[in-house]
Amino acid sequence: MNDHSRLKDIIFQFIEQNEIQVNPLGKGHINDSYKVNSNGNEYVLQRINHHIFKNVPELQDNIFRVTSHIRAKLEAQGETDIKRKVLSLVPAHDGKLYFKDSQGDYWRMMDFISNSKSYDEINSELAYRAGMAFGDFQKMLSDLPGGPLFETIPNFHNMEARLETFRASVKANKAGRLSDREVADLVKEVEARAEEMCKAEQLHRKGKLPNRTNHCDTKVNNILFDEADQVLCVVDLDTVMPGYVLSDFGDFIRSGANTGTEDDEDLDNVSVDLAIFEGYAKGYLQKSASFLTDTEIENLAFGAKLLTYMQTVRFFTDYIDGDTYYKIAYPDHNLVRTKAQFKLLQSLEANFEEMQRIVLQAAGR
Ligand code: GN1
Ligand code: MG
Repeated sequence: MNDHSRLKDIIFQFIEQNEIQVNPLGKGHINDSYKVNSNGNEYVLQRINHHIFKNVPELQDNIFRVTSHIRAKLEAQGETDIKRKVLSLVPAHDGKLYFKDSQGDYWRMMDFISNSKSYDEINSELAYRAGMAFGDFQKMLSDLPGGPLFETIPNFHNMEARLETFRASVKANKAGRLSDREVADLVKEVEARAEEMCKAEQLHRKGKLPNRTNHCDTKVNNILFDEADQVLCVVDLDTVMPGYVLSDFGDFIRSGANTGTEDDEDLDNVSVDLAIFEGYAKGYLQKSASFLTDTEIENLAFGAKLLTYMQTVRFFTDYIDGDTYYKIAYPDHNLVRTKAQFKLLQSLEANFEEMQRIVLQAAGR
C-alpha cells in the first residue's frame, strides 16, 4: 500500500469516504501533520509521535478537556466565531479521539481553522497580541474542572531532570561525539550555569512557585492569526499540563524574540530583540498580572533565560545521543541548533537587567 492510500484509509476512519486532497502541513519537530480537503471541508490529520507521547488516550483526553472548557467560556462570553477560536477534535467513527492503525501508529483529526496563518517571525505588535492570547489561555484554564491535567511527558520542563538526563548522555557518549573540542567546551558552558538554572525547582520546593496549567510549547508559530492579524487561537495542545508560568513566558521569548532562527548557522544573526520582548511582556502581563504572584513576576525574565538554556540542553542531549528525539534535516542539525540556542542565551544574559526592568514596568510594580 502506498503512502497516499494508507493516509486515505486512516482519514476515512474519521470522516465519510469522499474525494480528498492531502498535503503535508507545518514544521513541527515531533508529530507529522497533513492538511486534508474533503467536500469543501478542511481538516488537520496528525500522526502522534507515541514514542514521545506514550499515553495517547490520556493525551487526547487532556486536549478534549482543555478545548471543551475554553469553548464553554467563549460561549458564555457571547463569542460568535467559536469555530475559529478554539480547536475542535474530530472523533473517529468508533467515538474514540484517536485511531491506532495496523502498524501501531496513532492518528487524530481536527477541524482546520479556516483563513488562518502563523508566523515564524513577528514584530512587537504581533508579540503584544500573542502575549495577551497566552495570558488569556492561562487565565481561562485556571478553573479547569476535574483536577490537574495528565502529565503527557513526565518532567517535561523540569530543569533538574533535564540535567540528569544530559549528564547520563554525556557519560554514555553513545554516538562518540564528545571527543570534539567544541562539543566538550559546550558541556562546560552548560555545567557552569546548571546551579542557577535549577532555581525554579528550588523555589517550588520552598512553596514559592506554584504549578499552574500551562501551554508548555508557546512557540511563536503555535498562535494562529486571522486575515487582519488578530489572534484567533492557540494551537498545539499536546503539552498543556501543570508547570510554572516561567515556561509560557520564556518559550515565547526564546522562539519569537530571536533576531535569527532557532537553527541559525550564522551566529551573528542571533540575539534578543528587546522590542519584541517588551511587546510580549506587556500583552502577557496585561492579562496575567492580576493572578500572578510577586515571585512569578520577578522571575519571568529569568524564565526567558531558563527556557533558552533548557532548549540548548535538550538539543545538545539529542546530539550527544545520536539524534533520537528531534527530527533533523542534516547530520549536525542538533549541534547547529544547540549553538544557536546557546548564542541566544548569551544575548539574554547580556540584556538581563533591561529585560527585568521591562517586565516590572509592564506589571506596574
Ligand atoms: C518541539 O513539536 P514542536 O516543534 O512544536 C518540542 C518543544 C520544543 C520545540 C523546539 C513535545 O515542539 O518542547 O521547545 O520542539 N516538543 C516536544 O523547537 O518535545
Ligand atoms: Mg509541539
